[in-house]
Amino acid sequence: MKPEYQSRLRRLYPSPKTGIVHLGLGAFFRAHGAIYIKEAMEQSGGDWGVVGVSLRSSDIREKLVGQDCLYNALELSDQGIKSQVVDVVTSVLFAPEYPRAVLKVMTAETTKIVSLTITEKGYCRGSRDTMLDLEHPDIKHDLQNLVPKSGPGFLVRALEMRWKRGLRPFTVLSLDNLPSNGLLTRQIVSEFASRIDLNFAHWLKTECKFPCSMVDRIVPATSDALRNRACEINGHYDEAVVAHEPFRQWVIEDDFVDNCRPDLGLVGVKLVSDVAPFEQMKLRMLNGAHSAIAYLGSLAGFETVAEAICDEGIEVFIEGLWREDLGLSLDAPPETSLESYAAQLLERFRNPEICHLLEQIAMDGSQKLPQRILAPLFENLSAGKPYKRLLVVIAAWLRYIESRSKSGQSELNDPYQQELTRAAKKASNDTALVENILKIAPGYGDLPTHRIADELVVIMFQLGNFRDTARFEGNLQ
Ligand code: CS2
Repeated sequence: MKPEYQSRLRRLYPSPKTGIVHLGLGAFFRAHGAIYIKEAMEQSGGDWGVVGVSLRSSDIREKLVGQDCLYNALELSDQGIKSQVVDVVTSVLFAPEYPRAVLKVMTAETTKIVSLTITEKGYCRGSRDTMLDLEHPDIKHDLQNLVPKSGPGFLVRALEMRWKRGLRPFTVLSLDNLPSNGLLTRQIVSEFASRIDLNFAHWLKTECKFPCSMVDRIVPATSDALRNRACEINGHYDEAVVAHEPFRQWVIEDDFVDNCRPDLGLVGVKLVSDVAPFEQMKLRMLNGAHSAIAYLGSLAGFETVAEAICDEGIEVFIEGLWREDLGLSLDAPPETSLESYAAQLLERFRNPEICHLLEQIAMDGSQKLPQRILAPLFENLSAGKPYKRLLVVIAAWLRYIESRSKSGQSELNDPYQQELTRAAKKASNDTALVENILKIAPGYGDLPTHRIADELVVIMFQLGNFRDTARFEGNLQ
């Protein structure tokens, strides 16, 4: 942004006082939560400015600080483009550089909420016995040091400081695509706290709140092409611009420390006592279908969701997933028809203005597939409900790993990258591939993966190299 334009804008949009610290200031939060918070403050005031913290890269700090933390959000659809300035971010900290500054703002009395979009892998979940991955290098570090590196480490150390100073805790609001995200965060934080001090762990248990939430809006990663397009529309260059679809949804369990929160109900956020049915529907129907499209679409040579869903074979397959394998694994939330939800998803996926790269969705498969695909698969298997298409998605993921493991291909983007590519390289046939990869079972807990191994091998054989997507449905009969 040009400096004169920027300072004129900040006069128009004076910085609000901070009430929220957000860990993981990526495009998703800037295009979703930040906009709801802005609207809530416009309607009913409150000191809900956001200090953004990035844990892994200094990129967004550089971009936002250079433009006074203001950025544009572009709504893209075939109805045209709408642009708005978002002004709720008050400053951005890069945690590895100034971890003490992050702790300072998290322990300020005025900070009432710490929200998180740190992605599935940011929670450092362990597999079987423990919720916390005690072997994770950042967790090992954070258990020994007062100045942390990981998301869970920052939460625990900041809460510990508040406890020692006799302050009230903040509400921990997870906004990641994980089942019962609040409960899971509570378990991870409690496990960590109990390794530090049992009195502190008890205080956390009784005083701190971890509401569950479901968040939804399709937000493609910002590319140079998008920045240039935004520049044509707004007449100035914005390094931190985000694009999003018109649709948005936010459902939150209304359980905040001392009931302190922005008035989100005024701007369309659903405040409920049980988020589970909303969250399960979204995680399976939207995110499950997304992962299916990402792997099948990549193997068939497509680059974006909109391109892949226009392929007849993929569309028919996804509609089958919604109608049977995923749809029948769910109880719809009150007053919701899964059929209309699926029809709306199809429209959203087809949005030609949103360039949502399959690559973006395909990353971190080991962290995403357990809740999106494996959980409904094993539930359906036990209940005698359809599950074959879910096996196809796992088979496509295995082929995707296999293709990424071959030299010359771009690397697999996954926290288990080394283990997965090693397993794929070692396999001399599909039986070995299935066995090697399912054995790694990162974060799959006690899922009986051996029960699906034989069927997976057959499906991998039947589906060949996945290019002929039109054959999927036929082969499933
Ligand atoms: C996507 C999600 O990247 C992914 O894994 O499935 O980011 C998805 O776009 C959002 O959850 C939509 O709300």
